[in-house]
Amino acid sequence: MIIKKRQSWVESENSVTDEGLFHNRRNFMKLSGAMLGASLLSPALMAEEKRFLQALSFNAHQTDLREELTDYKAATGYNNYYEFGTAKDDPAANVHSLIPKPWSVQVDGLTAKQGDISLEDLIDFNALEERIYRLRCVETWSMVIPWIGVPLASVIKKLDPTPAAKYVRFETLADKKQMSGISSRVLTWPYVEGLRLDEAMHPLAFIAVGMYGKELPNQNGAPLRLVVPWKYGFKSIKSIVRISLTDTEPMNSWQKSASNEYGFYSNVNSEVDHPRWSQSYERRIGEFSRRKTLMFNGYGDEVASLYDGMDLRKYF
Ligand SMILES: Nc1nc2c(c(=O)[nH]1)N[C@H]1C(S)=C(S)[C@@H](COP(=O)(O)O)O[C@H]1N2
Ligand SMILES: [Mo]
Repeated sequence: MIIKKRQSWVESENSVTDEGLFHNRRNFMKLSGAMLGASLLSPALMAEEKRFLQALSFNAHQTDLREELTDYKAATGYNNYYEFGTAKDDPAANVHSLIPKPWSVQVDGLTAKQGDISLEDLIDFNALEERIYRLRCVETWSMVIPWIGVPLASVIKKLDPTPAAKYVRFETLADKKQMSGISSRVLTWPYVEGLRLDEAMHPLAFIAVGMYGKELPNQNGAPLRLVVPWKYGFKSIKSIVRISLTDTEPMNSWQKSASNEYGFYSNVNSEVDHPRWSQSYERRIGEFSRRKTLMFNGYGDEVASLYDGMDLRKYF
C-alpha cells in the first residue's frame, strides 16, 4: 500500500512524526551507517564524504513513501547506462574508467548565463536535500532510492532563461576513452534528454549528486543526474555535461532510435502500453512479486495538472 502526503517534499526532518517516515528514516540511517563503517576509503575521500554528510544533515528533507528502500547493492549493481554496455551488470563492471571530478557543464541556448560552469558553481552544495523517490523504468522494473541533490528549478533559475525558452535539453558525456559502450550503435551519442520548461521547474524534478547518504556512484550517473519521478527512468539522464534552453522540443535518444515506442513526454502511464509489453505492472529490483504501476508513478496529485487537456495516448 502506498500512502502519500501532499507537498511532502517541503517537510523538514524535524517535523516527521509519521510512522512510515520514521521507518524510512531508520532504514536510511542504518544503510548509510553500515556503508560508512564498512567502506575502506582513503583519508582524503573520508574527509570529502564527511563534508558531504555534514552539508546534508543541515538540510535533510524527505518525501514519504511507505515503502522499503531498494537494497543498495541492487541499486548499484542493476543499472541502465548504455555508454558502458547494455547488460544490467555492465555499468557496475565497466564504469571505473569514468572520471567524475573535476566536472563542468556547458550552458548554452536561451539563457543569460552561458559557457562552462563548474559543478560547484552550478549546484549549491550547502542546500542539498534528501528525497526518497520511486523510479519506474520503461522496462517494468522499479526502485525506491534516497536521492541527495537540489531541485532542478534551482539550477535553471541560476542560468536565467530568456522569455523565449520553452524546453530544457540535456546531454551526457560522450567520451570513447572513458566509456567502453559508445563504440556500439545501440543509441546515438551523446545521450540526449529533454523536458518542457514547466516540467523542469516543477518542485519534484530533481538533480541528484548523491544517494544513500553518499556521493553518486559512477554507474548511477556521477557526478550529476536528473531524477524526474513521474516519468520513465530513461528521462533520468546521467553524467550531464551540457544544458541548453531551447524554443523547440528536443529529440531524445530513445525517440531517435524508435519514435513509435518512445515519445518526448514518457510519463509513467499504466493505461498506455509499450508496443511490445504491458505497462500496468512492475517489479521492484530485488523483489520477486509484481505490483501495480500507478498513473504518473503515483505522483499524479502533484503533476497531473501539467498535462491538463492533453491526450496522453498521443503525447506519450
Ligand atoms: N546517459 C545515460 N543516462 C541514462 C541511461 C543511459 O543509458 N545513458 N539509461 C536510463 C535508463 S533507461 C534508466 S531506467 C535509468 C536507470 O538509472 P539507474 O541505473 O540509476 O537505476 O537511467 C537512465 N539514464
Ligand atoms: Mo529504463
